[in-house]
Amino acid sequence: MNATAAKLAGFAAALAALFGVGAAAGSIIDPSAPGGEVKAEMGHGAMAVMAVRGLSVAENGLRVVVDDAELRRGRTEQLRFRILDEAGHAVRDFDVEHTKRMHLIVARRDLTGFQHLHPTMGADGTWSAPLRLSEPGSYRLFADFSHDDKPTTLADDLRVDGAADLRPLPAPAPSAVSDGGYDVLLQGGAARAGSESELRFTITKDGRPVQTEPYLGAGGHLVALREGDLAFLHVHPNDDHDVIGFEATFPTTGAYRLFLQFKVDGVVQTVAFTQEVR
Ligand SMILES: [Cu+2]
Repeated sequence: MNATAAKLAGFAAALAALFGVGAAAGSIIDPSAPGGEVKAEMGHGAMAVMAVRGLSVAENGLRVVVDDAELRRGRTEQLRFRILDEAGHAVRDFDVEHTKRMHLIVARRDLTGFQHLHPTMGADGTWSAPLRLSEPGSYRLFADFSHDDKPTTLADDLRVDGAADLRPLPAPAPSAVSDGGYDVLLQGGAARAGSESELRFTITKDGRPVQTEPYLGAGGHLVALREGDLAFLHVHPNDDHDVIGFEATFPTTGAYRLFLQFKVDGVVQTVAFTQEVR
């Protein structure tokens, strides 16, 4: 291995460590590969750094500040937070994205307990939403919004006191049942790190196709969180006809949890899938 290759391998190892995935550096960068290929692979690595969001409390000159991050188990409490600019002023002029100015995602560290809420903003810029967390543990809060045309996802931790019974990530399966009893089939194919994957969902009930209603201005809404660090992936809806489709670029190998939401008969359904990325 020459000096450049060694440096690149070191960078790849650093990236792997940064992303907290169990991938060996060797799977990202092959030291025996010709220089050109190594560079191409590193190109993906650089893209990966930009593609993930939701790993920090501050980004793009903005910061999320949660009023009280400690919640009581099983009680509905008002969660309050603000987005502050560099001068410490609460931001109030948010852009509308997916029909809302603020999307609030909450998930426990083991990727259970997913919630997607739309808080309301007070005159002083404080966002609030009723939130009920039924299990103890550490939760991740994601404030997903756009300001000055810059889409941003800021994250912080919430806590619910008590002994957390953390669950392992379910094994990947092509079908799952939504919380309201709809059968959902995922045709994802083999998702590869660094390249665009198409994720298509078909929804049936008792074997019959289900017509979904628009939800947040699209056929459905998808949030992808990476196992380990809960990196938040931005996913683009790919509006087809009969299927709900998305284009996602998984930045690294590892396991991701996909949370699909769609609307039927006025009720939002949530269903989750485990996606392995090689
Ligand atoms: Cu939302």
